[in-house]
Amino acid sequence: IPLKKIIMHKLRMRLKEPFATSFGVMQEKEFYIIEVVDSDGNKGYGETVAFSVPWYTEETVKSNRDIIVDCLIPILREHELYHPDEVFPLFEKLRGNNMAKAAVEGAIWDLYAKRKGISLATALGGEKTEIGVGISIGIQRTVGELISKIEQSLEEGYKRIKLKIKPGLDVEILREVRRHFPDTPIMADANSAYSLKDISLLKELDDLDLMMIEQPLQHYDIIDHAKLQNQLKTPICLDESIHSLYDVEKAIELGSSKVINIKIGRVGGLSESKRIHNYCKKQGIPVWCGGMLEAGIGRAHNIALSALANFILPGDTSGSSRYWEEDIIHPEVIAEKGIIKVPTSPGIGYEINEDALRKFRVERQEYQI
Ligand code: OSB
Ligand code: MG
Repeated sequence: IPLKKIIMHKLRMRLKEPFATSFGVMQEKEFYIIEVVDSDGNKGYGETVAFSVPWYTEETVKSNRDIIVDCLIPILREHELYHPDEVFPLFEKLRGNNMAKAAVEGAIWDLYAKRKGISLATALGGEKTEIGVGISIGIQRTVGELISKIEQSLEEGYKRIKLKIKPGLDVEILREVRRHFPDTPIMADANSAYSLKDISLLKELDDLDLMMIEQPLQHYDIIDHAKLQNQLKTPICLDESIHSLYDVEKAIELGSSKVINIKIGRVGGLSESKRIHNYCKKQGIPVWCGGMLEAGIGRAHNIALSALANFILPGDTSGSSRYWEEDIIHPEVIAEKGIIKVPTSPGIGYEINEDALRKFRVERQEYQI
């Protein structure tokens, strides 16, 4: 893969509405689009997924930029690449910073697939032609608003509803929701807001027939989650605690998690995501693809990954219009009746919308390889 240059486009976009979780409220989204260009003029794209504030993981938009420019681009200058699977071991010498690594590796995967004339999904070994998707709904001001958001999402066809919870806004609300929607696949995501001291409350959640409870406990924990899982019939799904295949192996061994949420950025890229997928498949653990409020490029990568066979459960990759008035790709991602068609054209299968890119861009820098 004859890399020639990398262009970093910094974008600033605004979500249609604020998204509230147990850790905070987000509406402005800043991120980088990483464009890799080869000596034949082919282009591959990746998207950084860290937030401006380090409240989901310790990475930020600025740390992503610094690591890419100061550390990752120099590594690429020193090594010739023949396959994108070679990127992860090169970057592995640096600790952490998985979202920075994933954005660059993702752009190289897209470029590789385009050079081969195959879709990114095919390059990854994905066989599905369409993926089922759900929606993640942030904490709402009132139960009434929440109920109407759920109704609207079900009308749009989303296959499962994920609700954000936090202490004080949990059991009673979920009970009310369950009364309104007795048969809907519902799950709850706590983003690490609880501890084992809350065991009696967490046991009350266990009676609500939830598909799973996502990351109830501390953001690096796999020990207490195992203790909790032992006392619950509802499956626990780890999100924040999973940064690598190593973490997944330990979590499954301990019994901390019966389902795994794979986020490409959190685990350091598509190659590691694929390995986690393969390991979970062998272990009989279903996986699904998590989301980071991505714009179109990040969404396209999630869709390609979700084409792998063991992405059995609907993920969080909703259509572009879920968050954006206007996305930076065309066509935009469409989720019809909760189904997204996996693109078959080369690479990620979506074009950059150059007008939108320019409109949202606040900075552009080029680096020669
Ligand atoms: O925990 O999955 C999460 C959004 C921001 C940070 C963390 C999470 C989320 C979501 C939304 O749940 C996923 C999406 O729709 O992109
Ligand atoms: Mg989560």
